Amino acid sequence: MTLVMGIVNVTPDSFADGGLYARADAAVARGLALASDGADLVDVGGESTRPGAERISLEEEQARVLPVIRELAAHGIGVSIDTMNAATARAAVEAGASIVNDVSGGLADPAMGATVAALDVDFVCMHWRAHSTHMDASDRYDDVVAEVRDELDARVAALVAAGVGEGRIVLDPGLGFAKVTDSNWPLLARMDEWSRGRRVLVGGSRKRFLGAAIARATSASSPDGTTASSLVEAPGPDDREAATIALTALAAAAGAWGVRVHEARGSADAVRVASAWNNAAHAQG
Ligand code: PMM
Repeated sequence: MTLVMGIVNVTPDSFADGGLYARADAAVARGLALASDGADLVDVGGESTRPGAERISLEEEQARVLPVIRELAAHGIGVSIDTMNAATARAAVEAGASIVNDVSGGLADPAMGATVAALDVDFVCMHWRAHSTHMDASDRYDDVVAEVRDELDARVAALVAAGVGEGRIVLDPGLGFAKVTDSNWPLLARMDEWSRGRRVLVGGSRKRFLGAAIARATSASSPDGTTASSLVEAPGPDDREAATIALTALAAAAGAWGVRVHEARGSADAVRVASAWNNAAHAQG
């Protein structure tokens, strides 16, 4: 069954939950709540990757995440560390994390591959082209599926050359990273073409492309009540939860290994619905 990875951003500035869990005790409480809502794993990150975000120091990143990881691991919760820094990955695994989730797929820190190889943990290798300050401008593709496939293949080859076990690698299309809106859908619809049997993590929770997909025309009347004009409103992050749950159901039906989400309950239900459906399909055949 598809795993639900709940998100805890220990940051003052993430796009969907910015600032809510910046204190360690609030972040731990959030992780525990996600687990009791059905998250199989909790992904802890200290550095925001929202478009335009600036980098922070290693010291700041580790001060944010390590106490939270220690506490969640002590509660028996499976933890992944969301970091682009090898030193933070190592410290996080020492603190109890069992998965390294690197949005740069090892590109941002040349030491990441060898570090993950030595730690012998699962590694989420996300498709990435540039740091947050430049990522929207990197949404340039002739054929997004083929280019993401080739760029992920190159990352896998480099990781394996650094000693990472092939079976340790989970691929992630990097939804919203160097993909503003339309580039995201072909990657979801044609998952098999770039994943080719590898485990896949889908991280679309509350992202802009979901908001764009569910935008509807609304009518606005002028004060005298005579004219009506049509506006297209894209819902904000908090109003994208139902769309996120729908995405989880579809990702699970397509065989994703995991989904990375801000709220666990609806996605945990969606995963179970997809699983019941798939089981019946296989029982029939
Ligand atoms: N997205 C964000 C952060 N980390 N990690 C993976 N593997 N995949 C993602 O899509 C991903 C990620 C940005 O979203 P957030 O700021 O809400 O955490």
